[in-house]
Amino acid sequence: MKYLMTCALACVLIVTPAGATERVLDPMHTTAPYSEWNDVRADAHAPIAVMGDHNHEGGEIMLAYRYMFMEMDGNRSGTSRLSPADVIAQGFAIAPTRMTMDMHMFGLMYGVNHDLTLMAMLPWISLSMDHLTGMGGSFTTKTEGIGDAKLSAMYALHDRGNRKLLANVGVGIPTGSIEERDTTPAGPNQPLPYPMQLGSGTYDLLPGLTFTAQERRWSWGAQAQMVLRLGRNSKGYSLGDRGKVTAWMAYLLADWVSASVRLDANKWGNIDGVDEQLPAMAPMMVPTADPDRRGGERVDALLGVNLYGTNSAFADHRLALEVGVPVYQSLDGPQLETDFVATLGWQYLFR
Ligand SMILES: [Cu+2]
Repeated sequence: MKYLMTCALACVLIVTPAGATERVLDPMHTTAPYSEWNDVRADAHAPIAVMGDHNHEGGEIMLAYRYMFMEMDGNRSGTSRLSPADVIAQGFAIAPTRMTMDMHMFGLMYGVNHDLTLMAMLPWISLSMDHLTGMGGSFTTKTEGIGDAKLSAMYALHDRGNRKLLANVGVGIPTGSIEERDTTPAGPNQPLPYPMQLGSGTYDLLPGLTFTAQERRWSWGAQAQMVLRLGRNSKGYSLGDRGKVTAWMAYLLADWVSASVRLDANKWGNIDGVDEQLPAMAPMMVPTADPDRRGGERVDALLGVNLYGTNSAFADHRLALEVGVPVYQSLDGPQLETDFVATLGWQYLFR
């Protein structure tokens, strides 16, 4: 008995210090579950193209600037690619061949209190579309100006430990023009079709839900959002509603840098009504003027890098880049397909 007790005591003495030593040698407590939320690490914000992913503490103000680029090259119908000749062969006089969008998005966030954050965003958009005609000619149309403003609120439904669930409620305000014109083969100052307009012309409801979680070296999150058009605009139509689901994971390489992967699934409807500015023949001339050739769905795969200023010179500055390509795309075509998307952003927090 005495021998057994001595042995047990010896075992305890051997095992316990071993465990204790391990803890002392492991100041990060990597064996303990991670249960905090840390705002001052690179991946505390989602990949930069995701909006409304985070909230702020009361009194905090954040300024944001994003440059967003999108390139669309070539047409598709369903999941099949179409050459310009294929589009012309369907009876159209004109085939769009390439479109680029450059967007400068300015954002302001304000933390009302621990549970409620408000956000305002205003984009400046520049669009360019190249076309080929059935007669063998080519032309380009361009528009630029401010797009639709967004006002939204993030309310924390759950914000404890290393998990957050935010309700997003927003309104899209029709500050963008829907009367853009440019020179086409029909003459100067012609009304441009739907994808070359800068705004929706409608007030839009923007409901959403965002979940984010942090682990010691990893973080991840998911967001579902909708754009619901409220009524028709002054030109007699409304753009299709949109639905979006995205999910991401980020790895914290160091407190100041994280790398992310993200999938972004989008579905958008066709246009209701007809733009009264366009000639009645327009949908037969060019597919971009047909309200029933605007819908589609697309899944993008994106890679991102977030940088966070940890030294005094760059404290509270964030710089981030995300680039992506579609991995699935089905369009009510002929419609220009998306080939590349990129977002470069800067954020600064006033505490
Ligand atoms: Cu913010």
